[in-house]
Amino acid sequence: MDGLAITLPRIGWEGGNAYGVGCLVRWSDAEMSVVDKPRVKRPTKAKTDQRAHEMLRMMLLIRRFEERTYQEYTRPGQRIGGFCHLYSGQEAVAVGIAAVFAKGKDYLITAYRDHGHSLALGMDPGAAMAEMFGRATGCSKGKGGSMHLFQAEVGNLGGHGIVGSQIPLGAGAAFACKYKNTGGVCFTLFGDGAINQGVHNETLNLASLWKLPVVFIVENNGVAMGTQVERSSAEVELERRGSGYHMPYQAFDGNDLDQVIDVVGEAADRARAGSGPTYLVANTYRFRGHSMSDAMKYRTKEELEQARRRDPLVIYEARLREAGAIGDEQLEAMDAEVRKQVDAAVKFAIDSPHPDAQDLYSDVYSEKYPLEKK
Ligand SMILES: Cc1ncc(C[n+]2csc(CCOP(=O)(O)OP(=O)(O)O)c2C)c(N)n1
Repeated sequence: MDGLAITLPRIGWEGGNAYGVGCLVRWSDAEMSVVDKPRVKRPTKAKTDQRAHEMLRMMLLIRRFEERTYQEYTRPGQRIGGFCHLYSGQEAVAVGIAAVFAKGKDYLITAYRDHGHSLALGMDPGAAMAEMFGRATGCSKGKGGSMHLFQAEVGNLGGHGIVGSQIPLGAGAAFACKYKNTGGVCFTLFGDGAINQGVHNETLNLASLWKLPVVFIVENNGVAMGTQVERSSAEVELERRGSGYHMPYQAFDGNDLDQVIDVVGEAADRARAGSGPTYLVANTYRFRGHSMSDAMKYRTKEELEQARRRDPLVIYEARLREAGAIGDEQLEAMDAEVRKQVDAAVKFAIDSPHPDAQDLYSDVYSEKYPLEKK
């Protein structure tokens, strides 16, 4: 057994009842078909090994953060309330976008499955966990919860609960970038379930007509709640939606970090150059249910097992190993460090105060209208 087979379960393993509590699924090289094996033997898009490690580490942080969120949500005396949607399996999309994101200039906006994007853009895991625990130290002062992680100062326009609602908001942010000539781009993300909303049509049309600096990214994890794409969209090659609006379009492997960096980076360059929007479809998979109460009866064991062989962390780890850029020791140290960071985030959340009752009505409405004169 080579090092790859030894470390895959450690990195790819998910505790919790989606796969049976505590079950450790083991893969071996033999179980990976030729198709499943990472075929491209080339250095990663990261300029240095250190950068590659940082990106793998971030994907791992998101994975461990989500595992812990699951545990905290489901444990007796549940400390996380409200809706909660986990991002496990889709990590390469958020981390790849973050790799081409210009902080302080660009914007990112997404739906309620927002933990991964926020961490990838640099949110302190403590502030993210505290938000889910409803604590005053949370990134939205404990009043938003899991679906509303938000960090305006880095351009993270947060998570939105109404399916499709963030699409026009993203175009609005892109409009502001163009109007103010900032050179910024808005990465506007949504699920395959959002593309049949009317607002998707209106936004794509205006964004293309006005050549807005926006990169539309469908995170196609194959299902909207329990409804598969082929049961909700007449055209299953979702990227073709872009063609109706006269913009370049492309589907790509959203589980391959290097591909995300390549494809999204190119679209961002195009937007920055004033050439307008691009419509991208990141094909990916979510390992967990839609939200915490989903028994995933719409999936077979075989489908899940196949998907786990395309785990973005496993793919990237294997690529780094093949390039000789990482080894067992470094991986073990990385995992231990990440686990500690997640433990500290939970401790921070537990030790933090709840918001004051007198803050109940603050931050509900804008205190000052943006165009108001002094
Ligand atoms: C306008 C609206 N309709 C329905 C819902 C209920 N709802 C919440 S999530 C969801 C599925 C969306 O799936 P998708 O866009 O594919 O995102 P994913 O959950 O897969 O990330 C639905 C129908 C909602 N929140 N808003």
